[in-house]
Amino acid sequence: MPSGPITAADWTRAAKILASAGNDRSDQICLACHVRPDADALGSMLGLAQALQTRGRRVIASFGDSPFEVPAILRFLPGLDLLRPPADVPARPQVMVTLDAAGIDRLGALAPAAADAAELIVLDHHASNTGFGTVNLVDPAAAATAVLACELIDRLGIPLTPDVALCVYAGLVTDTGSFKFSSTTPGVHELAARLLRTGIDPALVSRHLYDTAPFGYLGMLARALDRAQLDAEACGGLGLVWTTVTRADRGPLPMDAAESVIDEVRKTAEAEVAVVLKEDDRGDWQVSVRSKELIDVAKACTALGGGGHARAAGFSASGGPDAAVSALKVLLDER
Ligand SMILES: [Mn+2]
Repeated sequence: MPSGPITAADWTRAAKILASAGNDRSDQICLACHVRPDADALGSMLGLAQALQTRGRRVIASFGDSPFEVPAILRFLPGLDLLRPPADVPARPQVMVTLDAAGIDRLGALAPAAADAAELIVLDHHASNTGFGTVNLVDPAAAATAVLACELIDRLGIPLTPDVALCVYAGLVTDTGSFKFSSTTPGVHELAARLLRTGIDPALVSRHLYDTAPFGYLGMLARALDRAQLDAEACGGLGLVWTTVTRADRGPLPMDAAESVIDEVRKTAEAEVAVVLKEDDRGDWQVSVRSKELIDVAKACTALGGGGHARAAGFSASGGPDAAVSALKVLLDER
């Protein structure tokens, strides 16, 4: 577990490793973010990848999903050409950097490569990070992994191009809830200002991330919201609201179309905790959990095999949604 802020010595070590790596094909720098990447994971990774590339470094970026597919809403990010499927990542990388992954298991198919990497730089902001790197750049106080990726780029002395800035900005916007969460510090706005000064368009980022959905999304949302249930007694009387998004609700839409349903459900005034259970294409349930200000949902989600942050966490469940919600309620009552 990370025991405090990142030391100057850790930053220096990471910068030194990266400064001398990636000079030819045999020692390309391997970047990996967590499976089912969000904009912080993928944006941090593509931002760092492109920054290293401007310095002539050989870089390969990947994540351990199969099938290997970039979520539709993230396909506007620059640098997608640097992505390779996990099978293309060397089994024993000389240098590997992981981004936004709290534990090695979050790397999916790339976990073995990370375990066997000669140097493993872990860049992350989850308090639950297990410290699985040879260098751990983990700061739970950072609003996003993108903040740490940008600091690393700065320490490498690489100037921010608009493409790099756009990737970092996408991560910043996502993990601060569009600058709405309490992680939105003055430093976050200062970084945002610096990124915007490169000339990037903030409207483009929010349009792609939040304000665009296929027509079928409206029906899916309607069905999911229509069956929401409020349990005012749950969480020691603080209340829990939950609903499901089934495969039938989604129809032909991909899983990531259901990502934002939680943002509607969590508005419920009578509930401190909001839960959305999304049925994936295999019939398993991906459970998103949010809290407002009093309950640490990361603890309960970690106990159920998942993880995340105090106010936003999740886990996977193979039983039905009722069993998953019951298990969660028991843990949240115990807090
Ligand atoms: Mn993050």
